[in-house]
Amino acid sequence: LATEAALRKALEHQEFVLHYQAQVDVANSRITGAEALVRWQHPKLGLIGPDKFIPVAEERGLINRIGDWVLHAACRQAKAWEDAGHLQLPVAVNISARQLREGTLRDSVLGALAASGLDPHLLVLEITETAVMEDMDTAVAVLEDLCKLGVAIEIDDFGTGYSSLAYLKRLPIHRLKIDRSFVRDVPGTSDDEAIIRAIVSMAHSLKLDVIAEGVETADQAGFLRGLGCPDMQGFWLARPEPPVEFERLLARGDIVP
Ligand code: G
Ligand code: G
Ligand code: MN
Ligand code: NA
Repeated sequence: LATEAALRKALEHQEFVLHYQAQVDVANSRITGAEALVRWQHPKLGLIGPDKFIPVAEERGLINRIGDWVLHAACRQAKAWEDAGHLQLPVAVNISARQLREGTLRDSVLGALAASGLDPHLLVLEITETAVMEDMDTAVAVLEDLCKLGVAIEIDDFGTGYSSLAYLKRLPIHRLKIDRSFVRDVPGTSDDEAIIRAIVSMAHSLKLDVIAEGVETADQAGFLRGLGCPDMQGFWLARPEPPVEFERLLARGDIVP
């Protein structure tokens, strides 16, 4: 299925598409951002999720090209929404460890910003702790560079990587995204509650933004909001949607579950 040859062909034939999941401030129900999530629109097999092909792309060295396409497409989309008169909406893009490590990220981001004309402040790069730790010196150099341009950096799946917290001091990070594994069983699981409380408190002290992912119930949302984490993302609010459906949410402006 997702062989190297098939993925090369998919790139050539422009078979990748982006879906967008809303990020919401539940204190006022406003949409505050969108995460771009890649899918493969296969001519015969239909829509294929990223977990079926991103690992292969990473292994076979194609993730830089796919990631470059994703950055261009996401920036183009965010600019189009802005031009269409929607609220200026930051778009978050997932970055693979390999894009960071192999030094292609900087040029990809610069290229995507230049080609789209998007304000760099409207681009968020989602990077995992593990990717950062693989090569801290490269990560610091590349991310500082991009940060100076105004691009925002977010740590995705926060709390699940092999990492020390020291990187929080060295890197220009704007936001932590609490991994969904911590969100799943709250309220009611005291260890997970304590971990989330600690992450939110640390984010506040370090003056970082914080967002929770994987929010599926009103109880989870209430728990997070009570801790001072009103920014969230998850099926309770909105699923990842194709651009046309996402635009319907944007036109309305708010999401009330
Ligand atoms: O959308 P979904 O929940 O199926 O995504 C599954 C995984 O694929 C998530 O870990 C997500 O971060 C990853 N993913 C989605 N889109 C991209 C992308 O554009 N680039 C990379 N590197 N990973 C992505
Ligand atoms: O690894 P990352 O955090 O980028 O994962 C994003 C993926 O999480 C997307 O593919 C999306 O489909 C999925 N996702 C988004 N919201 C929820 C949710 O509420 N519950 C679960 N289980 N998955 C979600
Ligand atoms: Mn993500
Ligand atoms: Na991710």
